[in-house]
Amino acid sequence: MSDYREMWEKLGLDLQAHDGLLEVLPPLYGETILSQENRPKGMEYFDFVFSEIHGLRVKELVDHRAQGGLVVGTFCTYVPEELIIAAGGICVGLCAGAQVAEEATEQYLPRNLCALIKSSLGFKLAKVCPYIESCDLLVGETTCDGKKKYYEILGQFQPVHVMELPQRKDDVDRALWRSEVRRLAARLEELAGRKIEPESLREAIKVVNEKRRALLRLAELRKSDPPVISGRDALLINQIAFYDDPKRLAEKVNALCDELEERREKGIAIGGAHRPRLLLSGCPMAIPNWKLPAIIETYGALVAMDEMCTGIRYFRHLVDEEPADLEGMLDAIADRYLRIDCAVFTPNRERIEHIKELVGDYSIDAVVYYALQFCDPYTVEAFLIRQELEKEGIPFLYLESDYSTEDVGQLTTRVQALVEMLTSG
Ligand code: BJ8
Repeated sequence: MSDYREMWEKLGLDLQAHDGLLEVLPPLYGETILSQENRPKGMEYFDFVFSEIHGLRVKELVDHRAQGGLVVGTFCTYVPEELIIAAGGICVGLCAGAQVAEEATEQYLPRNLCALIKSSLGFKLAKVCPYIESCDLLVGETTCDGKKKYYEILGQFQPVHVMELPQRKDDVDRALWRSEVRRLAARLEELAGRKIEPESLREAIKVVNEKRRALLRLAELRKSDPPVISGRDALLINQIAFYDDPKRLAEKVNALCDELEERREKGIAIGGAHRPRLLLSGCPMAIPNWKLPAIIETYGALVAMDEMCTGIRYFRHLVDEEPADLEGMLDAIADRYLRIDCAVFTPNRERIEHIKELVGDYSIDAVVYYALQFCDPYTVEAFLIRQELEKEGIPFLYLESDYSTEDVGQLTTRVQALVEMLTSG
């Protein structure tokens, strides 16, 4: 990485702590991602983006702000990226996947809270995340209890706008959510000092839909058996999609898909022979949380699809591009986002149906359910999903984890047992 120290210093990072973080990431990346054999050439772009994770992209954000643009940070797939872009902003996903400054974090948050929330505050307190420090506004949402109370604390450090997300999908909820989308639009307009014009919103809808189409194309290719891409590489791309420039990302994902189609025609597969195909379902896996996919793929199986926010839940639905006026576009955006089937909703029948659909479409041999410890929505919803899948004879493995490495041995044993069961049957 070229020398960005001056930029990091201006952003208020703790350079020493930040150096420590940057020392840990490359070896972990090397071990988990670069060590895979026969990766497609198109992954080089994503390797480069990762190698510049705190460099080039952050510089783009800094330059954008210097030209009067906004940078807005989000923590959840319910926050409409289109509005941020239409207001002349850049949207960056801020979910974090590593334990940082635990002791300091526990001065603010209880120990028995999910790792994702604790990690987010940890990065803030330790002053090691150039993304959060580049933001003009953070947009939260009332999803789980932990997050919504956390945003009140985060608001002591930086401006936070919280969207009220209903937890059912009836007409009254839709009306509330549509008004919340408008309230966010108004807040962004105020901050940007400019109106969101129909043309810019139409263009933003197209840009974000193009990103989703590219990711959907990649998802389609993951149906190939033998596989043309590993689960780890697909996860990495999805993680990068949260913070990279959306147009550039779509271009690079499409170029990778061209290559993968060619490789498929030539019979070039990743990992050779057929391996058990697993669906990972549950909580998101933010960078650098590759623990479970790495175990699965090291011990003889493939992550064929991810039913999570760092997977297909992020790009599955497009925004309707038909509406011509601003009001119609805002409604189309609200409706698209309300279709997301996070476990915070009740009832959440769509998620169960979607998982069953994925099992068929991706020739899945077993579902591995991934819940972060202390995450009530996902740990509780697991029961209904297990019940439904077992009725259909689909093997189901429930795993709880956090961001530590302490449970690697235990996770490995359980994954190995599953793979053995699937290969011996
Ligand atoms: S739409 S999955 S990104 S809320 S893991 S913080 S739910 S206690 S991350 Fe999520 Fe939006 Fe839903 Fe997706 Fe709470 Fe659970 Fe922690 Fe979670």
